[in-house]
Amino acid sequence: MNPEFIEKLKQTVGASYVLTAEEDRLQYGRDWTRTPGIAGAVVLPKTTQEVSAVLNLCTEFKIPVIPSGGRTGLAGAITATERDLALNLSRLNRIDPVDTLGRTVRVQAGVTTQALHEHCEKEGLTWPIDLAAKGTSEIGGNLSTNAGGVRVIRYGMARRWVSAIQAVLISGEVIELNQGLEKNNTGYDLLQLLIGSEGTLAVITEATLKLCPPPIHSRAFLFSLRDYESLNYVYQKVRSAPFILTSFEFFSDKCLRQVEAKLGRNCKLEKRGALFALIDVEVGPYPQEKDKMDQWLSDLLDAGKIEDGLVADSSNDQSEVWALREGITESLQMSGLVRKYDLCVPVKRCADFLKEAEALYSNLKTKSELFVFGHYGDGSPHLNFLNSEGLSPEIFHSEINQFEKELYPLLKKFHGSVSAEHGVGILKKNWVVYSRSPAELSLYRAIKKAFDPNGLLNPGKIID
Ligand code: 2HG
Ligand code: ZN
Repeated sequence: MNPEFIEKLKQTVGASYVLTAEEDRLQYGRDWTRTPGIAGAVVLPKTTQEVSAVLNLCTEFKIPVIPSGGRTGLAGAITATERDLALNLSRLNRIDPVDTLGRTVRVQAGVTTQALHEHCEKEGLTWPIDLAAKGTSEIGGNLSTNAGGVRVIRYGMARRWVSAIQAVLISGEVIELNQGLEKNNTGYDLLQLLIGSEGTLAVITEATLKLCPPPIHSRAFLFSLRDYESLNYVYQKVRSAPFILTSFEFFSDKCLRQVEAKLGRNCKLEKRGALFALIDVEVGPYPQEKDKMDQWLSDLLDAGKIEDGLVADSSNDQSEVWALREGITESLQMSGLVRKYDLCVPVKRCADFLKEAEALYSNLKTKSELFVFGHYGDGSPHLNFLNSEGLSPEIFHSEINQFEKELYPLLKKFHGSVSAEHGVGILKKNWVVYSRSPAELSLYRAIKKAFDPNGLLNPGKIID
């Protein structure tokens, strides 16, 4: 990378916040998918003014720049090349006091999702986006990917919970969008445009987040089920139940066994079916609401569609069952090379889609193992393939590529999306045409050009 550029970066943020060692360039040049990447250099600014000065330098020297945070993404959206500067925002980690009247909080991009939750909890409020990666993921990344997570069914995705964004354009100009207003019908909504744009339009440096009170009581149910018919049956019963649903997740028995084997966790259910449903619900005032729920539960159990079940009331028990679901990605990561699919189909067709996708997989007779889990209640399953037989990476990838060629047309038949919540990055880029029309994609190109005429901001992500 140009030595004069590096020198100017050092003058801007301080020499110790410009990293050029190979291990740093590797660490900041890739996400959790470990898609190969290495940045040319890494810069760690501390303030919006420093971000602005860095982007200004990138424009002057025509250096491509890749914004990143906790790097827990799963679409290769921060994968760098040696031509690129990795601009990491983790040092922008200020959290302001909660505005309890407006129910908002102003944070910088580098605050972790968990630190935000802990901060707001003290005021009896929460930012309701909850992710398995919350300990490491950061707000800037949550917003630039429009993170989903396990409570989308109740609260929606990250974009619903934002009332202002501060961002820096590639020219270095700082823009303040929406100023925390609840209502602002004054033309195009640029704040919403930046959310989910994966750092291709501007660099998010601060945001005002909307908060809400957490449920007074919650309960979790874990059900072991025979097949997708039973899963659908339970989902229908939950949808007409006398309580508020916060999560409806599912995973296969194979996923559960992986978590138990790799992370030493233990599922207390004795009778195991092929699938599990993990359901979280809000309970109103005890004991009346709880009685209603217990009645619903006993009717459900009497219907004979459930192999086995447990109820978690205490927060310890709830954490224990949730750890089974939240450990899946980690347990697979520990087991070898993984390929991931993060899909969405209309929720009422999710079981049919999964059955057809699994049939495609078995026809292929591949040696890779398929793990199916995810957000059933959103129609948003994750299909993960593990190279459990230790095939060479080339053979593994070519097997999965084969599957992919059949999977995406199937997805199209179900009017699905090739990315439900992880984004496009580089990993889904070739498949966006399955989810977006030519007219939409030409608008994408025009928007990209308007924000970033020289193509310096996270180039090659989402679209070419
Ligand atoms: C989850 O739902 C995450 O746990 C990760 O979105 C999914 O590893 C995956 O494919
Ligand atoms: Zn997910």
